[in-house]
Amino acid sequence: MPNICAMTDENADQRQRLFFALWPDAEIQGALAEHACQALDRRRARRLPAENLHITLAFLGEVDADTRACAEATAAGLSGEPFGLSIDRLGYWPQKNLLWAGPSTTPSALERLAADLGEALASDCGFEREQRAFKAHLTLARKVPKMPPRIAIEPVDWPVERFVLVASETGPQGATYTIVGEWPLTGDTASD
Ligand code: 2AM
Repeated sequence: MPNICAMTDENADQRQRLFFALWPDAEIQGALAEHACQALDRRRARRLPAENLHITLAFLGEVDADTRACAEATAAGLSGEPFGLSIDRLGYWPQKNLLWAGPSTTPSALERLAADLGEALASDCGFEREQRAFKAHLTLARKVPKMPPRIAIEPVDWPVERFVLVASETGPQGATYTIVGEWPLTGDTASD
């Protein structure tokens, strides 16, 4: 008789919490973390470490190895264009007590990338379609009790030339993110 407990553990080991994201370099992350620091001043809040700052394109949740392989094949089949992002504003979502940074204008190449990725993940791999409109943002801090008064920022320019797949592990110190795949945005299709 198969050992069901062992099988379950083995399968559980292969499951990962994954999401697709845009990942800025350390300099951009540092500049944005500094903006968060200044905006929050000494207010109580849970600021994210600079190295965790990113824009989520598509959240996959806990997936097994086959589903991850499908998501990776889907990513490889996309033909996204590179684009420039100007992160020029902070915002506050009172329902989530969340302080974020983002672009005032979302480039159409970014809208398209997020939409194409979501659509392909749904049709090829069976993921649910995201019902909410895509809102490009980097979460800077959580548990922010109210809108900080100083949210004007010096724009941070970010040339985006790739998107990544990230594994998230939650420990006592918060989330640890590891980039486990990356795809260039070159404007070429897989068959070019
Ligand atoms: P947030 O920063 O707006 O909370 C890793 O957790 C990333 O995935 C974060 O950027 C987070 O967005 C996003 N995320 C977490 N849970 C999610 C969910 N259920 N649906 C969509 N995005 C989610």
